[in-house]
Amino acid sequence: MTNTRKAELEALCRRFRVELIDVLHAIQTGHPGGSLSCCEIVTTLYQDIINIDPKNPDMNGRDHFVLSKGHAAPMLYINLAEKGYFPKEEVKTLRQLGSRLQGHPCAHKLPGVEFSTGPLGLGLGAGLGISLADRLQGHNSYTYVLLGDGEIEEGAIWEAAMAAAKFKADHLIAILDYNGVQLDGTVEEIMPLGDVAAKWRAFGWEVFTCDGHSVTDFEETVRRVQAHKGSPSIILAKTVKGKGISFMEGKNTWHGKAISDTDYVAAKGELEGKA
Ligand SMILES: Cc1ncc(C[n+]2csc(CCOP(=O)(O)OP(=O)(O)O)c2C)c(N)n1
Ligand SMILES: [Mg+2]
Repeated sequence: MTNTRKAELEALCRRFRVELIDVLHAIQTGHPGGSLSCCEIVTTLYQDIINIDPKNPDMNGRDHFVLSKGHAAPMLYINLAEKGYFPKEEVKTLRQLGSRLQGHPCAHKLPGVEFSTGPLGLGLGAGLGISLADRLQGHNSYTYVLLGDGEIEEGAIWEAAMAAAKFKADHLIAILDYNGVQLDGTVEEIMPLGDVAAKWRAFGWEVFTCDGHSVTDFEETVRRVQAHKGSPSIILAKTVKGKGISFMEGKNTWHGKAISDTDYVAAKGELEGKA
């Protein structure tokens, strides 16, 4: 990635964080922490890596992205709008009755959403199915699945992990938003994961690690993963829940909470101070 592109992506991430806080404050509901956590991951993927065409959302041979941690839908919507799947103005309809932008992504309503999510634990199996279907059809495309670290406590994740290794699904790329925090507390408090890398390796996966807030480290890691053949891969992307707003960082209380006027002013001040 060139230095110019790096600066452009970082500027986009700063703008997307502001757009996220604006909409969540306006609607007085939603999940700030998990969207802020995956901002660089989703933005780098959508704006730089995945092969998709907003003018032809069903394009044959396209890459796929499954937001398995569906509560981060606003960050996905902001990226889809930026790509041109729908007007940016529509982001303001988030979570309103009748909107195509529901609190969790709905594939039947919104072009660009590949799989409906919300109930955690389903996206990896779905991504595996998509990846195998693409392989059967002779496509060289990749399927990316973004998982939460609380989410991987779901048993269905590990069933999908076993199957992906069995089928040598090397075009399936899981990304773990490894922020150490879930809804009710830290992952360590709720259900310790132990050695996450060792667990995935034991299930037959190739494991990569990166800084999930560095657009360059993330992109370079994805390129290395693409070169890996013979097994599925997971990127353990180290992140901070609530990243970018000091009083939200690392706090499970900001998993899902309305943003008060006072907190909104403070958050905007921090974000725009960095712009
Ligand atoms: C099956 C299921 N159980 C519980 C929930 C409620 N829930 C939504 S998000 C969440 C915590 C997720 O934590 P994590 O996967 O770490 O996400 P992140 O930290 O990236 O926001 C929970 C328990 C759900 N959506 N689905
Ligand atoms: Mg988490």
